[in-house]
Amino acid sequence: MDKEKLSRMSADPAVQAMIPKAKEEGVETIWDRLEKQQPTCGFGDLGVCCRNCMQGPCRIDPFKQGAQRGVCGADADTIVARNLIRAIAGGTAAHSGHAKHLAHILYKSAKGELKDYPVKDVDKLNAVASRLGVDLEGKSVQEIALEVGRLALEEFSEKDGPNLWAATNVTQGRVDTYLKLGVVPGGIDSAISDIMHRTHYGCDADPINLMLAGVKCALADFAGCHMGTDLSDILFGTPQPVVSEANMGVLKEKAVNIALHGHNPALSDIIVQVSREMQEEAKAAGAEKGINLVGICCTGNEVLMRHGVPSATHSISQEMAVLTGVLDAIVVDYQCILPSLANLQECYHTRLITTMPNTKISGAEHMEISEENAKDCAKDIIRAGIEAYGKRNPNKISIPEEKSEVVAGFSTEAIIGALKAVDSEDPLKPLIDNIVNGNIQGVCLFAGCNNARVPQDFNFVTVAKELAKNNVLILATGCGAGSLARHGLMTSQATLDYAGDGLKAVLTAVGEAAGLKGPLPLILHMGSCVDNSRAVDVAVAVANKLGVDLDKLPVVASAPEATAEKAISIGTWSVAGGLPTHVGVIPPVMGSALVVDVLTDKIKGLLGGYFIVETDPYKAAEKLLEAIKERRKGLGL
Ligand code: SF4
Ligand code: MSK
Repeated sequence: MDKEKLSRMSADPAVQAMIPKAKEEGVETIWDRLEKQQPTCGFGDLGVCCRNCMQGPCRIDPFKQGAQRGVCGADADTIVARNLIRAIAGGTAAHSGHAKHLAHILYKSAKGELKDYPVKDVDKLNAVASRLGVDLEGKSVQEIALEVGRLALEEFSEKDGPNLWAATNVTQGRVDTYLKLGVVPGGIDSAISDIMHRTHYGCDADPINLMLAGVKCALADFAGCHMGTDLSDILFGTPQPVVSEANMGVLKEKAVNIALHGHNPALSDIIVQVSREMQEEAKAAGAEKGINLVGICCTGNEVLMRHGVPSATHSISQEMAVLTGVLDAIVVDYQCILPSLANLQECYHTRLITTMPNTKISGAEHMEISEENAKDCAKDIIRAGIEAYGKRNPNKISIPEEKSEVVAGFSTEAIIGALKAVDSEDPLKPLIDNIVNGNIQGVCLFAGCNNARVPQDFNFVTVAKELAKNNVLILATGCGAGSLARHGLMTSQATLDYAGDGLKAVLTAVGEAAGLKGPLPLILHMGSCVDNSRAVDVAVAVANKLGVDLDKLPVVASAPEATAEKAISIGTWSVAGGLPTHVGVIPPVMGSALVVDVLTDKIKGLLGGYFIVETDPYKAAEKLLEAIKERRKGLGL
C-alpha cells in the first residue's frame, strides 16, 4: 500500500505498520468499511433527514428544488435542531449512565454491600461532600459516603432546584447566566427525557427553543461528567503524576496481554488490583513476563492515570491491537467499542469479553461483572486471557516497535500540587502571573475522539504543535490525550522541542520546583472524557481568583477529530461554559443556516462561548489563537 494512502488513514506509524498486515491477512478494517460507505448520504451529512415518525423518513432538499417541509410540516431548521439535540441527549445518557453506575457502587459500598469497593480517597470524599453541602461534623467515612451516594442518585430524577453537580462546579456568573436563559438542569435523566419528549412527532418546532433545551441537557451532561470524575476519584483514588508509555509497542510477546477498553474504572481498576496477585498463574501457563495489562480508549485513560497502565491505542485503531497477534483478551465495559472486534475473533485468538448488561456484542463472550464479587469476576476474566495465551498463532505475530514515554496523572489536585511547589501559599498565582505577563498566552483543552474521516491524529498533533509554539498551555483528555501521548507530546523533551520560549520557561520552572528534574510535559494528560470536568475546575479556580466569569478567560477548547454523540454534548457544555470551541469535522447541522448561525455566532451573545468549525488544522490553530487574543484584549492584557 502506498505511503500517501496510508497517511490519509492514520498519522500513527504503528497503525500504518498494521494496515498492510490487515490487507495481507484479508481482514476488514474501519477504513475499508468507511470506503464502502462512500458516497455518504448528503441529507444525513447536512442533518436534514428526519425519522422521528413512520410517515418518514422525510428529507429536505438543500438546493430548494424539492421538498422544503417534511410530511408533518417540519422545516429544515426544526429537523436539524431536533437531530442535534437528540445527539446531545445520547451523549448525556452515556456520560451520566457511567456516573450513575458509580453512584450505585458508592451507595451500596457505603451500606456495606460491596466489599471490593472501599472509599480510597477520603480527602476527595470530604471535599465533594462539603461542596454538596453535607455537614461532615462527627460523621464516619461510611456515613459521608452514604450521603454523597444518595445525593448523587437523587440528581438523576425530577427535582426542584438546580442540579447540584451542574450548579456547584461553575462560577456564580455562569449560574446567573444559565438561570436567565432558563437552562439550569434539574435531574439529569429528566433533561434527557425532556429532549426525547419535545423532539417526538408533533411537539417542539421552534429551533431556538429546541437548541436551548439542548444547552440545558448539555449542562446535565456536564453534571454527569463531573460526577463521574468525583466518584471515580473517591472510589479509586485521585490521580497523581505517573510515568508510563503509549502505543502498540507496549504489547509484549512473552506476556499475557489483556486490553482494558471502554470507559468506566468500575471493573478495570479491580482487574489492575487483582492482576498483581495472578502474575505467577500467567507464568505457569508459559508467559515468562506474566500479565501485561494495557489500555484502549478511556478505560485505558482511567487506569493509566491511576496506575500507570500503558495505553496500546485509541478509538479508530482499536482493531489494530488485535492484528498484532499477541493480544490475548480485550475486556470491555461500555462506549466506543467497535462491534467489528467480535468478527476479528474469526482470524485471531483474541477473546472479546463483554462485562456489562447494557453492552453485549454478538460473537463476543459475556462474563458479567457482579459488583458483590468484583474481585472474583476479575480473576475469572484474567484467567480467560491466560487461557487464550496458549492459543496464539505464531505466524500472525507482529508487534510494531513504536511507543512513546508519557507523563500522565494531571488531575486538578495534581496540577495545584505542582504549582504549590512554586508558591505554597497561593498556588494559582504563578499560573495567573504568567498568563498576565504573556509567558502563557492562553489555555487550550483538547478533547474527543479520532474520526475515520480524518487522518488519525493529524489534526490533534498539528493544532497542538501550532498552539504550543505560540505559548498556549495545553490540557488533554479522552482519545485526544491518547493521540498526543502516542506522538510523544506528553514528555519533558516535547516541551524542549515544541514549546514557545515563554511556555517553556513556565513549564521548566514548575517542573523543576516540583522535583521532576526537567520541565512539565508539553501537554498535561487530565484523563478520560468525563475528566474534561477537571479542566473546568482549573478554569473556574482561575476565574474566581481573578473575579471574572469563565467567558472572559483566554481559554479555548478543541475536538479536532470528534466522532461520538458524547463529543457533541461536551462541545455544547464547553460553549455554555463560555469557551470558543473548535470542532475539526463538519457536524450534521449545515442543512440549516439558522442553526449554524446560532452555533457559530448568535450563541456568543447569550453564553460567551461559540463553535469554530474548521477542518484545516493550521487554520483552526490560527482561529483559536485569534480567540485567545480577543479574550486577552478584553482583559486588558
Ligand atoms: Fe417526516 Fe415530520 Fe415524521 Fe419527521 S416527524 S419523519 S418530518 S412527518
Ligand atoms: S473514548 S468518546 S472515542 S474520546 Fe472516551 Fe475516545 Fe471519543 Fe470514545
